[in-house]
Amino acid sequence: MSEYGIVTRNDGPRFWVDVAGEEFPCVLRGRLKKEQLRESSFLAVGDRVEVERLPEGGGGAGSDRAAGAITARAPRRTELSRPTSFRGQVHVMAANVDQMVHVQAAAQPAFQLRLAYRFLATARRGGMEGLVVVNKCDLQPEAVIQSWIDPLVAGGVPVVLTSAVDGRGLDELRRLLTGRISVLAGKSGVGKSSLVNALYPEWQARTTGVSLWNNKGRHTTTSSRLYPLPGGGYLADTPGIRELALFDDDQEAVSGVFNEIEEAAASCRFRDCTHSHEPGCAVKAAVARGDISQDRYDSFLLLTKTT
Ligand SMILES: Nc1nc2c(ncn2[C@@H]2O[C@H](COP(=O)(O)OP(=O)(O)OP(=O)(O)O)[C@@H](O)[C@H]2O)c(=O)[nH]1
Ligand SMILES: [Mg+2]
Ligand SMILES: [Zn+2]
Repeated sequence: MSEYGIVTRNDGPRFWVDVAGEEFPCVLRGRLKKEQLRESSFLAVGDRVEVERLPEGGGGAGSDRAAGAITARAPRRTELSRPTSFRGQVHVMAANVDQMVHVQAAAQPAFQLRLAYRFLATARRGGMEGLVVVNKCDLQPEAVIQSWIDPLVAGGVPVVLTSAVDGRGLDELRRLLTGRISVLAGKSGVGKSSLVNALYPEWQARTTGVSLWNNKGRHTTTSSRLYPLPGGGYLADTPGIRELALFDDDQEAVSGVFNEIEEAAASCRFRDCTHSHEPGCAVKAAVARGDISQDRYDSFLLLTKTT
């Protein structure tokens, strides 16, 4: 009898699959094993798979014993990947991620709007939703934080203001994570580990010794893992995501994030208009009319500035 589940981690030849809340190790069925050999990221965490339970002790000897066999993989909705040095292949860090959660701090380190836009663009290019979390809101007056995030909110980006210290915003963030596959990313020190611990205190209790998400020195880890959320959905821990989101190409990053500006730009007199000083600029005209908000326009200029 076939069952359906989601791959949560990989060690060696085995893939752990979560079937209705139960995680167990599986091996690949013959044909899929060949696929995996041909393409190293044929299976990744987040993949939806069909599994068949193996009879007790049927998967092999000793500690490598598998409890199931993966017989099929569903097409992916999204792929979070990075290039590898091997034959130009890409490494899929996680499949079917619904949203990328960009964490920044209100202070220590300072908030950077530009970084948020770059991150959102990375998410959008990968077909994922983008969510911005401003943590450490206990360190800054909320009116100040609000003024920083106004352009994001005006652009329809969901933003949550949190503090792992005083607990604000945690219920809202938990709600936005529930039922979906999310990946958290942001600079070191913004409070990602603290947030996860505050959001899901039950995880700390369960993992004795190794503290989940206490990811100092995690750079050496290469494998991703999905953590099932108490209310459904998963949080993905994907080493390498930081680099992917933070060192992205600038110019390309703009595309897709400023849809209303791109639309207006189609009517600019010059095809290579930068919308900063040129005559006949339809974008500036739209800003003057109030069709495009001044905040969004300022953000756009900030992000496209070449110097
Ligand atoms: N005031 C305040 N401090 C916080 C908050 N969240 C985290 N911190 C502190 O910020 C520091 C960094 O927090 P971490 O959770 O380790 O940050 P991280 O993003 O996981 O950092 P890396 O693991 O290095 O990527 C710690 O000293 C935390 O105690 C918050 O909401 N308010
Ligand atoms: Mg951490
Ligand atoms: Zn223009």
